[in-house]
Amino acid sequence: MTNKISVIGAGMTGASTALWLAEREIADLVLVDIVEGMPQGKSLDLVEAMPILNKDVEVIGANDYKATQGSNIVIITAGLPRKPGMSRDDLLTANAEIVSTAATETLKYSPDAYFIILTNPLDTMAYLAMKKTGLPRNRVVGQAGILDSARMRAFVAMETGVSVENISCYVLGGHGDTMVPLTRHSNIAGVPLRDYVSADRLEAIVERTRKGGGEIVNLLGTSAYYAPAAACAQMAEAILKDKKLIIPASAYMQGEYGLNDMYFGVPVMLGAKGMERIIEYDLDDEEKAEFDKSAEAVREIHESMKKLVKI
Ligand code: TXD
Repeated sequence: MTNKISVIGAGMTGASTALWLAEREIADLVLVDIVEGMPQGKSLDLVEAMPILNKDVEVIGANDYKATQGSNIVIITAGLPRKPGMSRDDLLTANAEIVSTAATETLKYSPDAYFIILTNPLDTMAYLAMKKTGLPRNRVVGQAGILDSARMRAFVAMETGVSVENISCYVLGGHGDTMVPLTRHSNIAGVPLRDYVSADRLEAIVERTRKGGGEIVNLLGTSAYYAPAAACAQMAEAILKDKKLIIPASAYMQGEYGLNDMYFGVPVMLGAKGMERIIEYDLDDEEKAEFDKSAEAVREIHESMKKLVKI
């Protein structure tokens, strides 16, 4: 294939991302991890699944970055996941160095690549990757909003029995407890969600969405992987196919929503030039207040990161 995607970190999310991507048959794949044998083993396993799926996808596992040479897209999932009782922000110290190295090393081998960041704390890791690589903002985007919105869509589907295809939800803001599920903009086949679901049930859905990551961490003892990985695959496909897909994602703010010099979850358009545009919603006072609170929380983690890593 002519396209190449490298996934850094071949753990739960990395390997699942490779699996979803392989099924889409949109690029050859490279899995990189520091654990010897593991990315090679998972890659070989995937290669051996391809004849069953009738897909021609090359998958290579490696412990060094050379194998990533010439990638169109680099997806960074390397780093520690949460354990029960941990917040995403608790991962900052452990993951900042890992993401810095992964971003700068892969850029050396793929100077034209677009970067999708998954490692937590997400908004701050995306900010760090952009600052460390010195890339323009369109080339570094963080995955959070597709996942948070998909969780809300899944909960609405469970509540209403309507197909997920008909359910549109928009969860913006930082990828943490202050995320902002926008119920006013969400709808079921064009009918506002607020008209379809009672206020107390909607509030319960919003709460479950905000705590959706923690719900899985408590069940599994580690973070979710199928849904976050599916989100990464969708973003990579949107870029490779120049789809102009509008999805919520973490993007570098330059005045949009009154925010500057930070990564934050907003609706973006993904196409061949990566994060091509930020879409600005009209927010009412209550939504704006929630946005600002979330932005404050993200900014604090950005500041803590700057004390740890020189950018
Ligand atoms: O929506 C989102 N943004 C997220 C983020 C949803 C789910 C998980 N999210 C975060 O992704 C999670 O909090 C973690 O920070 C990352 C990776 O989670 P994952 O569940 O994949 O963790 P694993 O299974 O422990 O895999 C991480 C791998 C593991 O195999 C390590 O050996 C590897 O990362 N690792 C490295 N690979 C390459 N290079 C370096 N330096 C490195 N360090 C660790």
